[in-house]
Order: sequence, then structure tokens, then C-alpha cells
Amino acid sequence: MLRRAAILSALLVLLTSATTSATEVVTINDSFTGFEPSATLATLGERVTWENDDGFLHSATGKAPLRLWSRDISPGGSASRVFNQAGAFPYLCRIHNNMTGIVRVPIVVTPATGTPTTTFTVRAGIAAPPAGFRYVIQRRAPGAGRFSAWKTIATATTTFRSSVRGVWRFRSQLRKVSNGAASNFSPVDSVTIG
Ligand SMILES: [Cu+2]
Repeated sequence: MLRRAAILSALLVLLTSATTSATEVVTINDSFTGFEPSATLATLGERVTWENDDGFLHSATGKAPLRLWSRDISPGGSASRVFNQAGAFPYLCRIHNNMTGIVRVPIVVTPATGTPTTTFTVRAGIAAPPAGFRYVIQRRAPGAGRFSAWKTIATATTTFRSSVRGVWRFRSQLRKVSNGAASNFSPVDSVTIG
């Protein structure tokens, strides 16, 4: 009996930790106010949940040309999607096209600071991009006025090392190989080489 109780409590701990993972909530109050908030900042691998408090059917549908996902959200119901790639992903309601929103997922570069001998890890996704996609990464050197092309990768991460001291900035987008359709660029992450 005692053993069964122990197993049960262990299971409960497992279940609890699995269900407490972060989620960003977007609410639909009615078709006039649209998605609240309309801009969502999610960390890599985080879930975004849309809750429909309205009496009508709505959807959260990734915009063209990527059309990455579409979730119908029934009246009083909810739907969700986990964002496993860095980028900015505009979406709309497929029924009311003037209802729009965007989910922004920052690229992650670690560690935050280092020296010319530090190897930094640049992460554009939780895992490698989906089949047929690549991560396109841009960087902005210290003192540079703009971002420029750096790497296109088919893996989750790549490495960065430089003897140029200062703040290096990175951003990425998810791009389809076959037609070049891409997400918007992610929010920026930066590292400082001192
Ligand atoms: Cu709608």
C-alpha cells in the first residue's frame, strides 16, 4: 500500500511539472477587438494558447506565404501551438481577415558575454528546421549600421567566435527552400565580446 502511494505521488510530481510549462495566452473577446494582445513574445519552445471568449468561431492561421499552421478555435474553446523556431510569425483569423496578430520568438545566443577565445552558441530552433526549411541567420558587427547575411543552416544551432570586441547582434528567420517563402526576422539577441 505504501509503495503504491509512493508511486502515485511520484507520478503526480511528473504530471505537475509537465503541465506547468509556460504558455502565452491570447484572448479573443469579440471580432471587433480581435486578438488580445495582438503581439505575443514567446521564448523558443514555448506554447501560445488562443482562448475564444466570443460566441463565434475564430481561427489562428499563419499568414501566407508560409501558412505554417491553422487552428480553429470554437466558441468558449481554445487552441494552441508550440513555437519551436525563432522568427516572427504573423497570423490572422481565416474567417475574419481583419483579425490579425503576430508571434515573435527571439533567437538565443549564449553565453551573453565572452572574450575573443569564447565559442558562442547561436540557437535558431529547439531542433533542426522542419524538412524543406532552413534557418537563415543574419548578424550585425560592432559599430555596423545594419544586419547582413551570415549563415543558412539545417541544424538547430551554429557557433560563433570573433576577435572583434564589442556588441554582436543576431537574428534569424525560417525559410522554405523550394520557394524562398520566409517568416519575418526574429527579435534580436546580442553578445558582448570584451
Ligand atoms: Cu475570427
